[in-house]
Order: sequence, then structure tokens, then C-alpha cells
Amino acid sequence: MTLSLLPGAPAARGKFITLEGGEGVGKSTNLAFIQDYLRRRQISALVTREPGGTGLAEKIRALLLDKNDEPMTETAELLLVFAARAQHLRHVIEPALAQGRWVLCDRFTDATYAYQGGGRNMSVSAIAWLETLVQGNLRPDLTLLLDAPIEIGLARAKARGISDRFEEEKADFFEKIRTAYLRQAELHPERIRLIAADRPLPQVQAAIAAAIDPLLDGVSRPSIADRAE
Ligand code: Z5A
Repeated sequence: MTLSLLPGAPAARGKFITLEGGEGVGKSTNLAFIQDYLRRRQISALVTREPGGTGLAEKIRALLLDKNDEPMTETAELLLVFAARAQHLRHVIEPALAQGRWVLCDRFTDATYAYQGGGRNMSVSAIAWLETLVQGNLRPDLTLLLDAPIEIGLARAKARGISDRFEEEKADFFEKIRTAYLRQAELHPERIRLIAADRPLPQVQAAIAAAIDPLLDGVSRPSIADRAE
């Protein structure tokens, strides 16, 4: 029996997995796949998203995505993203990880480096400063960066219909985001796995499973029934 299963022993900290990538690359689709992949291995993961994940953070999300009459400044956008993240970390992500739950999050701070840093040309050092202020040392255990030429993701997103404030941007904005994401992958090879997302879904999901499997090594797996939902 492993130590984490002894009565009264503290639960091992959960794993924190984030999904990243440009518009329509398949984050939501593959988040559901990962949740199911983990469930079949007796891990019931908490699925959440950014911006959002708490009542207040979802209100901030609505402000960020809304095509407001008053144009939002880049600085306001950056600060709102981190304000939502502070709420999400304190009230959802941190408690779940501390209780031993795995957390799957649709976008996290790499999106800030990509959208606000790459897309909006905000200072990377300002983003890094806010990252430390809001997160301390917390970083994802694994980030899956779904990458595809922007035309593919935009065509998939467009097929869905209504666009939000970000989706109304021009192609150049999305190219800058893709470049900034790829830069993040170069800077953090220990954490970020690049997944080519312009392939048929079964191939994308095989690559995702291969990236997750090392995290499962050595994890004791209480049955789902033993875990708090
Ligand atoms: N934002 C920010 O600026 N700064 C930050 O720090 C954060 C976020 C955290 C929230 O978007 C917005 O917030 C985001 C950036 C900003 N910008 N926008 N817009 P979001 O994450 O909620 O929305 P999104 O990027 O637009 O996600 P999405 O459009 O929902 O895309 P997706 O989740 O990656 O794709 P999907 O819904 O899974 O798939 C799209 C379609 O493609 C769907 O019909 C699938 O069936 C299909 N699909 C998926 N994979 C495949 C493959 N492999 N082959 C064929 N078809 C596929």
C-alpha cells in the first residue's frame, strides 16, 4: 500500500494539465478526450477554463469576450485576465490540487504570453511580473500546445458561427499568437508538449495520450468512488 492511501495521510498533490493553442485547434474537443482517458484510469479530474472557472472570473470572461462599445485598452485586458486568474487559482485550482485532484484547464498563462504578449505586443516582463504576483511558483505540470496553421483553426472556429471580440481580429493577430505560443514551447521544453493538431483526431489524441502517460507513472489511483467529486 502506498503512503497516500494510509488513513489520515495527506493526499498527494494533484496534477495540473493545461491545454493551449489558437482558435479552433481543438482544445475543447481534446479536453473531453483527456477527461475520459483519465477516468478510464480511475482519475476523476476537475475540468475548468480560463478566463473563467468561478462566478466572478466568469463575469470577467464575459467582459473580455464582449464587443464593448468602449474599446478595451491592452493594459485593461491584461489586468482583467490576471484578475480572473487570481480568483480561479484561490477558489478552484489550488484547493483541488491540494486535495489530490487533477485539474484540466482550457487555457492558462501561456495564453497570456500568446494573446497579450504576442497578439497585443504587451511587455513580456510585465506579464512575467504579474505571473509571479498571481501564481507564486505555481506552474502547470504539463501543457499540451495544440498547433495548426491558423487557416485551419479559424475555418473550424468559423464553422461554429458567432464570433467574440478576439475572433474578430485579423489574420496577422493570429499569426503573432501562434509564433508566441511556439516561443513558449521553446522556452519551456520541460513542461510544454507540442502536438500537431492539423491531423485527423485519432492521431492527435494518440499524441496527447503519449504525452500524458508519463504523469501516470507511480500515481496511486484510488477508485473514483473513494474520491470527493
Ligand atoms: N484569452 C486571452 O486573451 N488571454 C488569456 O490569458 C486567456 C484567454 C486565458 C477565450 O477563448 C479567449 O480568451 C481566447 C483568448 C482569450 N480567444 N478567443 N477567441 P476560448 O478558449 O474560450 O475560445 P477559443 O480559442 O475560441 O476556443 P475554441 O474556438 O472553442 O476552440 P477549441 O476549443 O480549440 O476548438 P474545438 O471547439 O475543440 O474545435 C473546433 C471545431 O473543430 C469543432 O467542430 C471540432 O469538432 C473540430 N475539430 C477539432 N479537432 C479536429 C481535428 N483534429 N480534425 C478535424 N476537426 C477537428
